[in-house]
Amino acid sequence: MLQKTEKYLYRKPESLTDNITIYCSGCGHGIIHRIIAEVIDELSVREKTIGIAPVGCAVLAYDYFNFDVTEAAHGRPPAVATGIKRCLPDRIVFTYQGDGDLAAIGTAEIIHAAARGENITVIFVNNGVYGMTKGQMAPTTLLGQRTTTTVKGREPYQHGFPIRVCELLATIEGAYYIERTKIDSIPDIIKTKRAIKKAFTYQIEKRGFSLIEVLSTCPTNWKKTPAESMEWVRTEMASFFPPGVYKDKGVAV
Ligand SMILES: Cc1ncc(C[n+]2csc(CCOP(=O)(O)OP(=O)(O)O)c2C)c(N)n1
Repeated sequence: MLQKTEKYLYRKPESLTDNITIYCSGCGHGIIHRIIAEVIDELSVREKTIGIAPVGCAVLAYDYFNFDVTEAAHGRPPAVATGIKRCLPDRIVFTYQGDGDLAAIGTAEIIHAAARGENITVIFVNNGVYGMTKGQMAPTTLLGQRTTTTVKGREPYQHGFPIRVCELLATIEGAYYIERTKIDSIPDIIKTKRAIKKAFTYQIEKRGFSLIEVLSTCPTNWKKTPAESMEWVRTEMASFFPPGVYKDKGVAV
């Protein structure tokens, strides 16, 4: 109970449930869930929102978000989102996908959803590994990065080169808004929230396909502390995956 001299500085968004998440200490998923929930609250669209949870560590997102969330097979959230949005165009529909989900098994789905200019919002969480299955190499694993399937570090001629999703999708005519952000500092978390809010606002305005890539952490599989993981995002990840706006058809150039 608050005393008269006290005031709330922060309240849990209505768009989050009281459930405790399964995420490891220092994992970025919790931060990104909270940002999405705050944006949904601020736009007053909780009753109209439908999320599509991925296969990956965020597979239980339907337990954490306090609005409708459905599940899709690995990599297929853009296809499921397309069907839902076309049947229910007044709903706010978003996918929440990891890099294994979106940039490996789901590459075809994301490219064609962008090419069709589907009026959906995609939240792409890039933590550089397959988190849920114990840290195998993902398409976004950095060169030299050690994972359970690149034990000596990713080597391009054996394991291929990492894929930059924002740069790739920005070349697609149907994409309306593409931005990459990170969550290694408070200003960057605020920037991420601004980008996610803009993406949802564009959907409400029926402008088309938006994708926000968020550079995130996986301390358990990276075998780093939460603080070291934030530093890795800030230095190693951000230098290969530069944050910024890759496309914004809503802004005159
Ligand atoms: C069709 C299919 N193939 C493979 C898997 C195994 N699998 C489960 S989660 C996962 C990777 C998840 O990684 P990512 O999308 O990066 O999300 P994160 O867990 O890192 O958040 C894989 C390959 C599966 N469940 N279904």
